[in-house]
Amino acid sequence: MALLTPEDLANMTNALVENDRLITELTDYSLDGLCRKIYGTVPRNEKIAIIPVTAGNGIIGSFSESLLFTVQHFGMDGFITENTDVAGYYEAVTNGADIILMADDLAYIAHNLRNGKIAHNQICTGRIYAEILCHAKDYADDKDVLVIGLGKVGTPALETFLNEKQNVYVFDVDSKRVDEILTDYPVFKYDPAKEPKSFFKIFEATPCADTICESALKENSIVSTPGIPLGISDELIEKYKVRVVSEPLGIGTLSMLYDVF
Ligand code: NAD
Ligand code: 2YJ
Ligand code: MG
Repeated sequence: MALLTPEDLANMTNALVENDRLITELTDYSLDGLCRKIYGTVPRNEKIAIIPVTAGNGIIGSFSESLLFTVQHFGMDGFITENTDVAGYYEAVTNGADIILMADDLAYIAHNLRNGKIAHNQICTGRIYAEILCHAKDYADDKDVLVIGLGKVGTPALETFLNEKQNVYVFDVDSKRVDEILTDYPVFKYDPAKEPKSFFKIFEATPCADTICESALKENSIVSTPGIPLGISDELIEKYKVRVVSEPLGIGTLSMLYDVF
């Protein structure tokens, strides 16, 4: 699994604000408004504790700070524990935390200590980036969506698209993974070499650059992508006036919080 780096998070605060503005323009819902709609939950003054975790590759510079920014930007009450790991967990609970946010190298979770709900970043990230495309008002009548990257983020995104009655076309460099997905879900194979097709709505979740080829794009396509690095070149964004929803941590974090409220 790709780990976030401090460089990925360097511009995170601006990216979150800018993406919230773009999501509102595309869907008529602010990011928290969209979360409210899809999860049917609302915050109730929960106190959110962020616990830095040293296990594995250790603390990622500005990871905890980026979570705190997200929590506070959306009007919620949060704090970063002074202690890390188990001592941080004890500190969080004894200081009245209602929800815990913490991540090691394998998983980033939100756990609501009051109602027992737990959320996983990969699932909630796939879901929210997919819902943004499903709610794109310009393309409400166009049900075709391309999903590139069928891993731990792309698969829950694909499930979200199917729940929202979209026609899902799938692509992954791993042809075995594509075959598994075609067996398990009612989706279509996207094969740009044999059968090129262009899309207004593209979801991408891979750890690679330049995964979105020119023939997949239309003028004014929307690309909703948690993938790091960005899967579309600046040149193609400009040429096709593509609107790109992409941010390294906050959008997925808000989705996790609404999942556990
Ligand atoms: P994963 O390894 O489970 O899945 C990635 C998939 O992409 C794999 O199936 C792989 O075969 C496929 N792939 C790799 N290169 C490809 C290419 N060139 N073309 C098509 N498919 C390709 O990873 P994941 O956990 O699903 O994460 C995907 C990406 O999303 C990573 O970059 C991760 O860092 C990022 N991520 C971002 C956020 C966020 O908030 N922005 C949250 C979680 C994950
Ligand atoms: O507390 C810290 O600073 C670190 N232990 C955070 C680790 C963050 N983990 C990751 O980036 C992993 N890829 C899992 C979470 C997926 C979020 N995209
Ligand atoms: Mg995100």
